[in-house]
Amino acid sequence: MKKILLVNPWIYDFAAYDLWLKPWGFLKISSILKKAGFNVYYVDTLDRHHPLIKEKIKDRSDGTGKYLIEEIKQPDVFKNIPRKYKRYGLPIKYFKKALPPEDIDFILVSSSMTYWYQGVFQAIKTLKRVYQGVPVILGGTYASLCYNHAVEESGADYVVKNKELYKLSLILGKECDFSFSNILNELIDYECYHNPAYTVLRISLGCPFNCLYCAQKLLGPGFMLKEKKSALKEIKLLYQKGIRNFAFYDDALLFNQDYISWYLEAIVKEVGQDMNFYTPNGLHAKFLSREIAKLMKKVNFVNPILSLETVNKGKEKLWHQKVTGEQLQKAISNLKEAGYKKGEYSVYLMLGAPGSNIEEVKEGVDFVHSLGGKISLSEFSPIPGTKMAENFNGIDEEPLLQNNSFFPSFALSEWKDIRSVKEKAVCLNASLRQK
Ligand code: B12
Repeated sequence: MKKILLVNPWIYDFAAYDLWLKPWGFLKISSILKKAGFNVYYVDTLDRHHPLIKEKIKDRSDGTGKYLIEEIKQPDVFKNIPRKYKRYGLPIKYFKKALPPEDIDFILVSSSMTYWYQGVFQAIKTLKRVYQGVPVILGGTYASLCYNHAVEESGADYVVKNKELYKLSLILGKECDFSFSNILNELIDYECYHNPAYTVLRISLGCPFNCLYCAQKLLGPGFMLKEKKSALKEIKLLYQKGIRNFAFYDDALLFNQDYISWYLEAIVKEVGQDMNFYTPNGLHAKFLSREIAKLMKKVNFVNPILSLETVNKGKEKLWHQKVTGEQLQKAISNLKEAGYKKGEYSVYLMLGAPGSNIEEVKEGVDFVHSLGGKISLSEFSPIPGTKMAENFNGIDEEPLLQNNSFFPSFALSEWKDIRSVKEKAVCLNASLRQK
């Protein structure tokens, strides 16, 4: 039986938090490999409860929490940013100990945010030293969006893009079904996590929208739903494992209203009524009907997050065509009717997108607050291959510049204003808690 080692690398960034962060696709690949008869070893450097970690690790009740950190040298491109740069996850001293001693036939390394590639390189460098001559295959979001950079710089023997996963079968010399539909329908492999405080779920892949700032179309298929039977089986198994916190990664969770209604009703009837659901990736307000809002309340969606991005009418049309202010208002009134109180739901607004200005963001902040929503400002980052990143020079050559802390679209003169908008949002959110 061939032995495969799967490694999920560290985060290198100014800030990071385990906000229900699991390598969903990688865990699906693990299941598929096991089914195909491979002996799979798995090391997740972002598993905060890795058995080798002796430090005390706290979880919040929703399963999220802080990573262990090690301060590292700031890359030169960030030398003007007065913040500490860190490696998040399993301390490096434990990494080698976490690796299996056996002869390994193949190593698979995953990657997520493009600008975290230094963690990927660190993992590959160490793995190459420990398992000399063993082929290293790199895949994931960074490998797909920054393919040339990964081929030239990562040190991996093979780099495989999301849309060319069939190549993995060729490299491994074994026919496996890595189609998007099989990845979606396969059960997530959660065996490697000990008493996990949460899991991540998807009931769909892809997105029907085409937002100017989003790379989804470059990474995934057209919109597809998980087969109902496997969706229900998966959540039942995870529940039986003792998991009660579930975070959805879907790009468009509510898009098919019949499906989501069926799914939530089936959870109440057939799975359990003591679960919590989270939507870190924003929901589409226009699909949040009265019925769906009621079901969300019934199964316990905690702090549902809706995406608005901008209040500027022209930009709504130009950027995404996925939501209007009126649709947001309607969705929030549905949430309220279902029993959500002010401050029990949030709204994403984008900060720093090209062509936007701080006045619009301020308007958005006031609008969201007037609807009783918590304001969640997401900092724009240019993603290679997307329309909105077209005018950002140098981001392909240096993916670190794609970091959302880099704030490329605001002039230095506006930084004071940005800070004050952020502070205002914090104050307004706090005032909702007191009411
Ligand atoms: C869920 C999600 C989140 C979650 C969790 C993120 C995570 N786990 O990394 C949350 C909400 C926290 C989040 C936050 C952000 N996100 Co986000 N997120 C997503 C989303 C919608 C889905 C991720 C996912 O489930 N992918 C689906 C599965 C199919 O992909 P996968 O797990 O990578 O696995 C596949 C392949 O990669 C492959 N694979 C994986 N590993 C390996 C290994 C090998 C060897 C091989 C061969 C293959 C392989 O297998 C699978 C095949 O289908 C994606 C969009 C998308 N559709 O991908 C954006 C996306 C990843 N996010 C993005 C962005 C911009 C952000 C934010 C910066 C937004 C912001 N401004 O605040 C923040 C950053 C947060 C941070 N600093 O931590 C960008 C990427 C940015 C980048 N430069 O890399 C994306 C692509 C969306 C976009 N706007 O274009 N996000």
